[in-house]
Amino acid sequence: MIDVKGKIVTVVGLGRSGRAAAKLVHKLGARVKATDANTMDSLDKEINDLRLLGIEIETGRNTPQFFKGSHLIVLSPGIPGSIPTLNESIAGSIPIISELELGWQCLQGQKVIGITGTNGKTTTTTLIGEMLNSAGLNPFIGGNIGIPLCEKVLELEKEMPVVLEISSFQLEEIDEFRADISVFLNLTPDHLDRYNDMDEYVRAKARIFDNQKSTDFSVLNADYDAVLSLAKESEAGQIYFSRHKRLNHDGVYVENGKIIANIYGEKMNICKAEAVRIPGPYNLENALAATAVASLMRIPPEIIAKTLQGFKGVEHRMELTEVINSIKFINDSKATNVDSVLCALNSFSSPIVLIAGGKDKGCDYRRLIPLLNEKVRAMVLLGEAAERIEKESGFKPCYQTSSLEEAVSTAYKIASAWDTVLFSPACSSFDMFKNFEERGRIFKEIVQRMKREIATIHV
Ligand code: UMA
Repeated sequence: MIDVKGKIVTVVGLGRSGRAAAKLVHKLGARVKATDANTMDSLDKEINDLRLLGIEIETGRNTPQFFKGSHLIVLSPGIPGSIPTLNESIAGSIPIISELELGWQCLQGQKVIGITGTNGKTTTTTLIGEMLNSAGLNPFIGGNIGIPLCEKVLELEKEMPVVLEISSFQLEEIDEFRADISVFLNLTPDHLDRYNDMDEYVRAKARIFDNQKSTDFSVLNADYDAVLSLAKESEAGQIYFSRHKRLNHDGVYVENGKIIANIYGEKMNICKAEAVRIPGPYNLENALAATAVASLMRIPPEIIAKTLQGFKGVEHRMELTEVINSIKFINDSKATNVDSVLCALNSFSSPIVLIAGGKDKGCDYRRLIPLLNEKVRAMVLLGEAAERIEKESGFKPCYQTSSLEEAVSTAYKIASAWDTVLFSPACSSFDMFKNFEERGRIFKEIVQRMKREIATIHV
């Protein structure tokens, strides 16, 4: 357990991670300070709890002076360690750790499963959690998925497995963090608004392997050369999964339409690949990764199969919202990069009306062109990135709109019966919404309202 008793710990960022980290170090006896660049009014009311605990709070800016005298800085994931304030104030003299590192240092020997990759993290994390739950292991499921480890770490019992979705942001400032089982799903360009180039992003992600020992495992997607070459740095035992090839060593793969897990030298037939309930080829990869982890944890194959067959997927990820006059409306607000959108486009066979756009993360929208041409009837755009998406994709017909409401009604007008209206933005949400969850919820509300209005007109 980290020893911060009597030390001055400064937490940067008072979002969900920062608030949890501040409360945790306070409980551990530190003198806590916290700073957030946002004004008091725009921050969560929970800040008042921190004040009541006697935590000194700076809002509206992060000033270099505020860090003076600190023994430790805990950084929220949304804040890069390179922000000028940190450089100016500490010039490398005060240790900086991420909220993930702080949480990990408070664990008491619990087994950690850390899931990273560009896409599919949330689905895989949830699926692994469900498998462990069905086996009665009562896991904690958190991290980038929404519940910071710091929020719950002191409540976890020793035998509870800890299943964490881990972002590159959280990995940037780790020190001793170690996953007993790391999962690396895939690797494609993302977050190029935060990183100078792809290499910097890849280096942050690869830190999931840091500190892993030979008794640990890395579960790796054998269909991505980039993932395999990164894993060369890992000392852990490597377990592969693949939806394209039969593996000759320990791993999980599809053979004659069946999911086979060959782990600890024992070959197990899990279930038919087509019995996996979540749709699309990329979800099959998530299912294979989860099967590998559950098999490593010695979960019986029948529990793994039952979970794969029953799991409906996660909110905001290819989520069927409504069917209106035979047109399916799909909420894929979690698709904040181009690869996520490619996964979604690949998962539907009917003609698609795609609603996309939001805050530009510097992705290359030209990569959408082949699937737009193959599957998309029309594209409806909104947000800061709308112009760039239209220009780079060169796709027609393309409709520019100024609100999500307008985008949904435009898409409905264009779509024909049996089409799919897919809201899969390829961008983050912060230009118009608080986060992708709020964006997804509002999309669903708009669609449901439209359904009611249409029903009233037809009465
Ligand atoms: N801030 C400063 N100074 C700065 C910049 C920001 O003080 O220079 C402040 C902001 O004003 C804000 C706070 O920092 O109040 C925000 O901190 P944060 O962005 O870390 O937000 P949290 O609420 O702590 O949420 C974070 C993750 N957010 C990000 O990584 C951006 C959440 O992932 C995660 O669920 C949560 O911790 C719990 O672990 C979201 C996300 O978008 C879902 N993640 C990215 C993704 O999935 O692509 C990585």
